[in-house]
Amino acid sequence: MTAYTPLPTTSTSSTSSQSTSSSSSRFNLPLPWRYPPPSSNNSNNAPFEQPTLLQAITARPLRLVAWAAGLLLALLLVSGSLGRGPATSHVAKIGSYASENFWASRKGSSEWRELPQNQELLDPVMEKDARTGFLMPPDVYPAAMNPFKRANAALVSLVRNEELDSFRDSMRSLESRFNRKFGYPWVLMNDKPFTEDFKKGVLAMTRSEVTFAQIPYEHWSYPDFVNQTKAEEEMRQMGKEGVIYGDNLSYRHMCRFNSGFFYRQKVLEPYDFYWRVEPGVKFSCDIDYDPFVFMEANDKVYGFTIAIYEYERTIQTLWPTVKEFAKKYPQHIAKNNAMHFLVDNISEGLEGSKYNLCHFWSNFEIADLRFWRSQAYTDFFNFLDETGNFFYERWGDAPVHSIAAALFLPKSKVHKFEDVAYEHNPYNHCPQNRPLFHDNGKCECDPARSFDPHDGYSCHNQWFRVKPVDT
Ligand SMILES: Nc1nc2c(ncn2[C@@H]2O[C@H](COP(=O)(O)OP(=O)(O)OP(=O)(O)O)[C@@H](O)[C@H]2O)c(=O)[nH]1
Ligand SMILES: [Mg+2]
Repeated sequence: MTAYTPLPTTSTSSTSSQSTSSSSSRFNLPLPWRYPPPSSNNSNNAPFEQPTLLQAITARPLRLVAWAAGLLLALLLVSGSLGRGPATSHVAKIGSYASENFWASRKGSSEWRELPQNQELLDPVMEKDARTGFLMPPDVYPAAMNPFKRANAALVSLVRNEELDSFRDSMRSLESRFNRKFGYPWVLMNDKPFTEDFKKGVLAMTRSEVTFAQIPYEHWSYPDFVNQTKAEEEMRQMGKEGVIYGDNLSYRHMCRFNSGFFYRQKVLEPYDFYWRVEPGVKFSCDIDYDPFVFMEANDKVYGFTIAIYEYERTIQTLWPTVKEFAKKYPQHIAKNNAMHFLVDNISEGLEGSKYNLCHFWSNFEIADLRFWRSQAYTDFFNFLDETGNFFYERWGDAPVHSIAAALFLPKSKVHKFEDVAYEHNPYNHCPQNRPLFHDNGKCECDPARSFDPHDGYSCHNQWFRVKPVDT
């Protein structure tokens, strides 16, 4: 009955300003009674409010507990054996299962169900649904019953109000495949205020806590040192050349924000790890373990699924700038790094190297925020930013993040999530191992149509030579 650990929940599920952070709690699992059962009056998808204590006690799961407890007490009083009889040992036994982390030690076992003393619990009082008249068994919220430890992490998105539908698609996919079993909070950021409709639409998609934050103006505008006339000329030129997003200013703010500012947002201060989620993405396989805890346990810092080539025209002077940086800050270049992913011929070292344009596709990232907050990355971003080339060229956060991860970390700290099936138009990654992912029904994707290792634009081979087996 109490196989899940009711972990503390904090603060509200919706904040609208950067100054309010969602929670400093390590655990943000929702308690089951925070969410009304289907029969409750929430047909208009209104954001769910935290109930009062009275409402909480009258919500279905707790009502069941209250009834069971009342019944038990009555039995004990009648038998006059308070503290000794079989009913008490029943309770004590259940309690001790919970405290011994019973479920944790018997993954998926049905042993508990077969114990005679638990039969009563397994035949719960049903509630009549007011609308349909059906008797409804209790709702089951996997995240609330999952007792395993969590990492200090959040699902993080930069998103626009007008992307609500495609963002809800992403949420539906990630909640179904992963988060309904783990209950990690969502943190959403926007350069504009989120509309009430947007918030309502997002809150209806998850039982997790959601924080909405507006990005400060200084993180989404031209810095003083950028010559705006020059920037506009360059944009016009790239537009004429047909470079993708070549004449788009907001795309440049987005890339600069993702390169140098997202991890400094107040709303992300409480967290160590994040999972970046974009609108319109899809996860095609069940994710049955916690990738954040995996990152922590294995001392990983940066995780990706797809590696791909960058458009050269958008980063013409990025690599020479990286070389200058390495000369000025040699202490930031890690031993055993993954430079061979970025450079095909490494015989002349970084100094004599040519960038092969490979990068981790950063629309998916599971990574450690503390890396971006480190001195090495801070120095790197400032060095890049001062050139103004986030605007004059169109430097993307993907090559910027990738170059940093590949050069400033030992390669052992970078991990390819081969097992996370991920789709961001027009490419998808589908795990190749059929017995592990397909024969058992975990996935809905075709390994033969996976971007890697099959597509010519994939940088799978460049990663493979760095780490033939992802350890
Ligand atoms: N709030 C806000 N978010 C933005 C803006 N531009 C892009 N984004 C978000 O930034 C992320 C990257 O933008 P995308 O337009 O997906 O860029 P992309 O992935 O390089 O290109 P696509 O292939 O078009 O997806 C997404 O999560 C967008 O929702 C913007 O102007 N404001
Ligand atoms: Mg995108």
